[in-house]
Amino acid sequence: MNIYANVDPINGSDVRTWCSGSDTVRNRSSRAVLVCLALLCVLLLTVVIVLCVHIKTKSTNYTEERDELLTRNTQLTKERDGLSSMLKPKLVVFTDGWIYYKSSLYFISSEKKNWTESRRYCTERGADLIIINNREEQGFVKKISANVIVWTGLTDRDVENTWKWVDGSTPNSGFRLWASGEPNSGNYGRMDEDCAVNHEPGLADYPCNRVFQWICEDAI
Ligand SMILES: *[C@@H]1O[C@H](CO)[C@@H](O)[C@H](O)[C@H]1NC(C)=O
Ligand SMILES: [Ca+2]
Repeated sequence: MNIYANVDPINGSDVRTWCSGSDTVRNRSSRAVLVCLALLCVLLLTVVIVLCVHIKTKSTNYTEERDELLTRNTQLTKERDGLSSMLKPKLVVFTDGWIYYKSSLYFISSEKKNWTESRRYCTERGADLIIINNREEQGFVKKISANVIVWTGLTDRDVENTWKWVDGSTPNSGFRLWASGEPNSGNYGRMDEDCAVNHEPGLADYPCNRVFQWICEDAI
């Protein structure tokens, strides 16, 4: 009886040992999982923090860079405005006879040629006969031509009485371009007058084969 009684508890304790052993294994593996999860959390948190710091630094850099560029831009704008206000009202006369004024280069000839040849002189130099766009330019022409008669880029050679500048545009009606009584081509039995000169009172049409000085303009 005692033997059996002893055996049973032993068997029972064996079973218990086996069971508790299994518990220990299960506890250990779930602890490992917990530790792993905790480590993962820490790792993720670290990654998030590192990224946050990185992005913050980057955006701070960009903000600084942008502010620097804006400051530089303001400086350059000021410099440019200063320079252009220094240059704008000025007239620059180059040694080859070309004159810079208000975004155009002008050349007044000393030779005299007919309209076609005058125009050819200009186009061969990347310019064309002058186009008088406004009153101010008209005043400038008056000054540089000293009221001598000069060919301009205005003609009605294509369609009689349809006056066009050499760039195909029609004259600006906002100021008085022609001298009084002009253009008068064909009046009083005169010969055809298809090309316009500028002289003291304003523009006048003349026969294109007449020879005059001329003004080239290169709008730059
Ligand atoms: C202009 O002058 C050139 C050279 O003298 C001449 O060959 C040409 O026929 C003239 N053109 C006109 C329209 O008079
Ligand atoms: Ca012009």
